[in-house]
Amino acid sequence: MDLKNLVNGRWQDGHGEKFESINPSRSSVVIGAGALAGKAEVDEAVAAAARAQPAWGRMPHHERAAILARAATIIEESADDWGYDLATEEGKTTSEGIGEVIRAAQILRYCAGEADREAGEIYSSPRRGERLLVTRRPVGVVAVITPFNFPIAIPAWKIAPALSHGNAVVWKPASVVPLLAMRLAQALHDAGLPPGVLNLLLADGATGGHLVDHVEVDAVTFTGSTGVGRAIAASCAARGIPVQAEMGGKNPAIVLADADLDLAVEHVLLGAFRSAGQKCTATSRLIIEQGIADEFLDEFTRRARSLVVGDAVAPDTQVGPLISAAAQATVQRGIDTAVQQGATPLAGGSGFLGGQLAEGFFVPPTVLELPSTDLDVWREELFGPVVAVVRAHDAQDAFALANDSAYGLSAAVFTNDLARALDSVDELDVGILHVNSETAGADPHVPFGGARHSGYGPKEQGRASREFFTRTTTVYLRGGASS
Ligand code: UN1
Repeated sequence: MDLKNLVNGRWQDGHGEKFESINPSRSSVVIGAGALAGKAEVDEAVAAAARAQPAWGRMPHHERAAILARAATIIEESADDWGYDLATEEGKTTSEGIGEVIRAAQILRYCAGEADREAGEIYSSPRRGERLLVTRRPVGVVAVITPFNFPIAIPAWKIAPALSHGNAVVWKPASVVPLLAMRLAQALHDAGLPPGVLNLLLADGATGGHLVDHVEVDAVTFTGSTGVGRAIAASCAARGIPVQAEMGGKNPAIVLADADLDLAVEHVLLGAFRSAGQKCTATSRLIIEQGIADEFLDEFTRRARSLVVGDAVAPDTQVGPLISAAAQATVQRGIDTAVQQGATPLAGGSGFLGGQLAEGFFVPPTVLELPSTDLDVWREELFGPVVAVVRAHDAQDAFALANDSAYGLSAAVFTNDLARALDSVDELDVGILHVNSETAGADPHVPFGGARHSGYGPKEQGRASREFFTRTTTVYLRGGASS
């Protein structure tokens, strides 16, 4: 398939380096090829967005809503095909891929509803004959920079609110997952989005930097690594424009002694190993209360060892590949370092996977028990199917261990004691807390985002997202001479 950029409503070839998208389950299979967009295309796309935005921002909100809702229907009707393609290109299993496509449609539909409910606020005034209004306006041109691991859901949850609030978008997805990016852009185009309102650039990080620094870009929303997110935040601060950065996680699952162990095992497996652990919300630390640790770990490691690792689109696969050879090498190095530093592998490890798996970027589901929290694997996000286990003396110790991280995205607490569950709400410094469910997952109508190294700027999703995608004007409104 030809990989192209969408600029001002037209699909066009890039002028930069040639690139390919490949199947991470079978790396010799080339899915698409094209040339990357460069600086010239950034300038062209931003100019097109800036030209298109005023009319789009003035369009009656129900018309904007109708376009988003139509795109949602197109996406939903394609869910099976696109889910398969997503699995082929990104490496999550087909059922997860289909789930992600349906989720993207739901996000678009939610944002269509939000466009229809667009409202300001009205306040009384201390002065007679006056009212105070707060109205919302679009920010203008928004740069959207998205990662590989949710090739359609994360773009949907940034692009849909940007559009529903009347902004124009220049979008740079991770260049390893161009297929679903092109599909989403085409669906919005087919649903009636005017040319220039959404522009798609398949580009590398340096070109992304040019986009972030472009003088006509009014706001930047980014999901990806903490290092890149902080650099983008610094450039945006220097230009005085708003930025929203969703970054890494080192998310703990805490299993307390009174937990339902079957439920906890199931959910920690899902959180740690679905999408091969390639989620910023994945469970990468497991903290177990001492008294039940052996019993829990026996069952958990037995189940981890029996997960079926394989081609993402094979029907019985439960854990697919990582996105690239580089990602595989990083995760294997992380496992080796942990073992050298004293960790005991209870499942998996960094060994070579032969046979049919030799051609893909696979790492087996890996459980490492740590002798202390001094190991790198306790602190560093590996973005793979690796969970680091420690034992806690009691619930307080478990919460302290959970907070022992620079990140603060998501946590899960497994307990049947309501008082301890409520303690965890007060004690854990995270943006998202799951009580008796896995650390991953995000519903479209509630805020998403983390604390400290995990998030910077206003939260995403739900009503929270309008804080980022709009500016307010406070109006002191008086009637005129007679008042
Ligand atoms: C989820 O947990 O379903 O990049 C979504 C990520 C997060 C999204 C997680 N921003 O993995």
